[in-house]
Parts: sequence; structure tokens; C-alpha cells
Amino acid sequence: ERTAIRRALISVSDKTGIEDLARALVERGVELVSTGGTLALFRKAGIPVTEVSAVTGMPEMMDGRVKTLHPRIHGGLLAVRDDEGHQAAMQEHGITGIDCLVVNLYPFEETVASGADAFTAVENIDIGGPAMIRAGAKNAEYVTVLTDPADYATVLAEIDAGGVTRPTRRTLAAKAFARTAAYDSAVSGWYQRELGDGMPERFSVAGKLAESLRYGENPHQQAGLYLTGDTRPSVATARRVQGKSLSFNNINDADAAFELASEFDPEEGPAVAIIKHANPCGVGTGSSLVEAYRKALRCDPVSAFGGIVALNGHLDAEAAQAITEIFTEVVVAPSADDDAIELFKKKPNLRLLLTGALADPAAPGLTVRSVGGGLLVQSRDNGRIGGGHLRVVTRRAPTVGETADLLFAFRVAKHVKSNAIVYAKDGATVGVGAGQMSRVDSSRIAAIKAAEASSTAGLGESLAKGAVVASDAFFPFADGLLAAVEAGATAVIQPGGSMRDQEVIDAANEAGIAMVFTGMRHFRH
Ligand code: 93A
Repeated sequence: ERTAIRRALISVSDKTGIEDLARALVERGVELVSTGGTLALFRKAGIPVTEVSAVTGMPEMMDGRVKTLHPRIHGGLLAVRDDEGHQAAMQEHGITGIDCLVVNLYPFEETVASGADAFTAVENIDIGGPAMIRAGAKNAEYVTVLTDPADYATVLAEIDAGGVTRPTRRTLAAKAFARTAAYDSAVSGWYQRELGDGMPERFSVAGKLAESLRYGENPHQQAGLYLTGDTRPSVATARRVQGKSLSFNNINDADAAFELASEFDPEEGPAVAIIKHANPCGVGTGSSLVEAYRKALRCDPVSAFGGIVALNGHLDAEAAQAITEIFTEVVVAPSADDDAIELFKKKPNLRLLLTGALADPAAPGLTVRSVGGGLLVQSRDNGRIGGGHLRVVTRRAPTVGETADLLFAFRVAKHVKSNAIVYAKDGATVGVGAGQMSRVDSSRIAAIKAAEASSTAGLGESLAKGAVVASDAFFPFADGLLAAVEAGATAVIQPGGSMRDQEVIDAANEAGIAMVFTGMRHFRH
């Protein structure tokens, strides 16, 4: 069951650990064959190696586009060693078996992530590498395929123990095909982005397991975090500065928190979002992060316990201090002061994630969710409503202060599970109604939350008094709006577009409140 390695082809872009591996193989009597750059490195290191062109009898040509694409290489990888016909073909055409293939690919994903132009991206689509990987992996019965430096040591140890075992060859083959699948899906994804917004004819998702998670949404479910290769700032790719690993739910909530905080341009001032169960239980803005945090916390301090906090700016010690005053699971920020990091050390259970920068809320991209038997794919909700999009539909127009709060509330509502109703005042949420099957229930819940927050804060009247209200979708009837009016709201923002818009507008006029339509809906399920 163990296969001996007599001849290895090495062709790598990522040269990590390659010199040591090559040397170790040569010491074990293995003949090495290599392509241009890899060969040059070995020659320089004094490691004996045959150039691939000496094997193929053809020069590497077309700027390296054709180096290993040759029957002497692919025959050597694909030949069934104990098949007489295959043996005869090898004899006849001067093909020698390749028992071990060490290949990693042109760095296409990294090239695209660095913002390279289309020409450079295309030049970095590896053709010969994946072809060899697939050939070797198809013939895993005889060939050992190494696509990851992390596996070099295992294979060397097995060679020393008498040869590479069948389970290892098969495991490496599975990994090899996963790599070429992910690679092609990265190429296809890039191409689709180049082409624009339309939905692709085929959609594949490929990710690399970054971390096995302790369990999924519930303890009886298995789970893992897979990276798609998208290197834009995100929770999935963030650096964990302290604390134990994150759970499935933590990652989901931290992602929601980070995406929401990223809606608020730091140039317009600090903003903080506190998330529980993927919904914001408070969002605040202010002249400092600590002020923004305190305003966010005031909205629903009970739910904020054990929550996830995301900030739109560099975490300072003052904000860090305030955050540690209640139990918080995870804090996400683009970056943090040493003082803040030092302060968090006193709370070893608190996880700090640094993303490097904020996410671009207007960026294009696709979102995926699985349904039985398929995948639902859509372009991400990168719609953003600004002052210029608002259409005043009531007799009274909102004041300047109301308008600012209306835009703030609508931006928050985009990140609240539907049906979403958000009350806001002075740049902070004061009541959030999320995830109800009826809009009027969300409206009532938001008002109740506002009243609770007020009494917790020791205020005489509800924070909903004089607040504004955002609704993620139109009010189908006047009742949801009336619930808001009853609670004391003075202005409303909603997409509009209901058959009964006029009824709702009439109710608003009667109550003397201002209402604006955005023309854009922000469902989120
Ligand atoms: O341009 S290719 O698609 N054509 C090929 O025939 C070929 N063979 C190997 N790219 C090809 N490779 C790739 O070259 C390997 O996958 C590896 O990433 C890279 C190593 O090149 P070098 O040894 O010249 O640095």
C-alpha cells in the first residue's frame, strides 16, 4: 500500500519550505524536475535538479504560459503503473513516471485582491498548475500530490517509514481537487464581477476551512468557518487580538455588528452598534466613541448584556473602559490603541477583533444562503439613502434635526431583521422592533422598548416622545404608523409604495407629523 517516490516534479509560486523539501527528497534519492523560477532557486541552493524543458524536449514558451503542458509530463502523472498498455505507451514515447507532484498556483486571488488590472489578473490565471494537480490527483493510486506546504513534513515522514500510504495519497487528492475548485471559483467570481451585475449562469461556492467551530447554531450541529479568499475587511478575516475562539453565533453577530458600524462614515463622526442575535439592540453616534457607545447602550441595556459591540473608528481607552463596564462577548473595530488593548486584558473572556479598516457599505458583491435543494443568491444590499433621495409626502416637512435622525434610523433599519421598526432621537436609536411577522407588532415592540429604556435611564417620559421612526418597508395600513404616533413620534421615514399610501399619508397629516418616502426597501430576513 505504500508507494516509493523516485521522481518528483516541483513547480511552485509560493516557495515556502520548498528548499528544505527539495533537499530532503534529494537526500532520499529522489530525482527532481522543475520549472523556471523554482529551478533557478534550487540551482542557486546547489540542489541537483532537471529542467522541465529537458524532459519535454520543448522550451518553456509564450512567457511561461506553456511549460509543463506536455505528454511527457501529463503521461508521467496519469499512467496507470501496472497497466501493460500504459507501460507500452510510456516506453514508446519516452515517458517516465512522476510519483510526486509539488505544485501551488499563480497567486490569482492575491493578485485580484491587491487591485491589479484585468491584464495582470488574467496573466495570473494558472493553467498548467491546475492541469498537473488534477492529473496527479486523478492518479492518486500511484501519485502523491502536494498543494500545501503544511503537508510536506507528513509526506517526508511517510517516505522514511517505507513510502506514502494510500490514505495519505487519497486525502491529499481530495485536498488537491478542493484547491483547484476554489481556484476556478475565484477566477469565475472575478470574471463575473468584471461583467457587472447580472446573475451568473452557474454559481459555485468554494471556501477553505479556516477553523472548525466547536459547534453550529446549537451544540448538536457541526460547523466551520470557511474563507472565500475575499480579502476585503471583514469579521471572517479579522485578527483576534485576545480571547478564546469565536462561536458560530459570535461570528454571525460580529459580522452583523461590523457591517452596521461600517454604514457610518468616520468622517461624519464616531458610531457604535451593539448586536444581539444578529439584530441591533442599540446604535449611537456622538462626538466621541465613548459617547456613541453610551447612547447605543441606553437604547436597550438589558439586551446589550453579553452583546457584540462594533465601532466605526480606532478604539481608544475611554471607549474600551466603558465597554468593559458590562459583560460583552466580542468587540470589533478597525484598529485599537495599545491602552485599550491593555485594558481589555483584564477581561480575558472578551474577544477583540481588529479588521484593519471598515467594510465599504456601497461595495458590490453577492450574498448566498442555502435552501433545501439549492442556493439563493443575490447582489448584496448596497443601497444607501441620502438626503437627496427623500420625498416629503406630508403637509409638514421634517426639520433639519428630524431629517438627520430619519436618515440615521433608516440606515439602522437596513440592518434589522424584517419587519423592522426603528425609533431614533439625537443620533441614537431609542427603540428597535425586529423580526415580527406583522409590522404593527414591530411598531408596538419598538415603542415598548423606548418606554423601557426611558424608565431604566430614570427619565420621566418615554424616549419615543419627539423621536423619529423608520420602517424598512411600507406601512400596508395606517395602524403601524398610528402606533408610532401614539408613542410620540414626530416624523416617519419609509419606502412608500403601498396600495394604501394615501390612507397612511392622511393619518400622518391628521396627526401633524412629517413623513418622507425613500423609494427603496431594505428587507432583511
Ligand atoms: O502559465 S502556466 O499556466 N503554464 C504551465 O505550463 C505551467 N506549469 C506550471 N503555469 C504553469 N505552472 C505554474 O508555474 C505552477 O503552477 C507554479 O505556480 C508556477 C511556478 O513557476 P516557476 O517555477 O517558474 O516559478
